Amino acid sequence: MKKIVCLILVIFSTSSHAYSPHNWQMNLQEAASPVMEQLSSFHQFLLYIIFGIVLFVFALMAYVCIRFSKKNNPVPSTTTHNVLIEIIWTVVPIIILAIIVVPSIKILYFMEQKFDPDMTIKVVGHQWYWEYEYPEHDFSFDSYIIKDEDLKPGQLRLFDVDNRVIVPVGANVKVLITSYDVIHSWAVPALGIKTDAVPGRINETWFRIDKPGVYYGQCSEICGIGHGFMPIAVEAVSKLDYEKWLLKFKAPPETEKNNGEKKDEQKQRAQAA
Ligand SMILES: [Cu+2]
Repeated sequence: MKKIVCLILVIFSTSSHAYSPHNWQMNLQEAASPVMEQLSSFHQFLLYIIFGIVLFVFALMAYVCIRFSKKNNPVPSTTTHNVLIEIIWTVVPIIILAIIVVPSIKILYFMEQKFDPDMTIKVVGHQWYWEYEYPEHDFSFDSYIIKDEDLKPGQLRLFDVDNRVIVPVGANVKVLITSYDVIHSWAVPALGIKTDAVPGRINETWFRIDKPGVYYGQCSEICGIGHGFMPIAVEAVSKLDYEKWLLKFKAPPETEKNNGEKKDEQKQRAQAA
């Protein structure tokens, strides 16, 4: 029995994992980046506070309903002011907000931190697909949704794309986000990213993925009829696999021509959509 459990653990710990929403999901997606880890624990911390407030208000309401009912309290008090209580119900919420604001601002700064990135990806939103540019390697490609009729077993409906964004595990990735036409939003929940893609403007964010896997997201700014059909798939692979993948784009001229044809075909598909 022990052996079987160990085997299962080994299989699951080494196989790559898909980070996507699932049926009956109750909480946030499992955190896969340092930012999301902090966001998740902050979310958890806020839940405790909210739970405490709900319990307190509920108990207070129950007490008032019973203690001051017509039966228990036939002659109501005519009190209109109580300075002590008024001070308490003003000061206590201020203290709670002050407790919340400290970690909140800390995370905001952490999300915005400037550091030496290992690599940069430029994301350009289009109606209705994403274009990814790897400026250090001087290539770009488009990423389209896989239509329902073309889905292969194991692929996720409305999530899988023809060309995923590939990044090496453990690399600090700077992401520059902009748009070609209208406002889109590049959002990947497991990475704690939701950044608007605004035409004429470049927004910046970053992530680091420590576990290999596929991380799914969707455009999160209503951008037109195809808004729900421009998903995001980020795949974290080993450094070696990443280098291999890069080689695809350093292909001989003949293949580049094919890539060009493919791009034209994708553009036509976009126009038809
Ligand atoms: Cu969009």
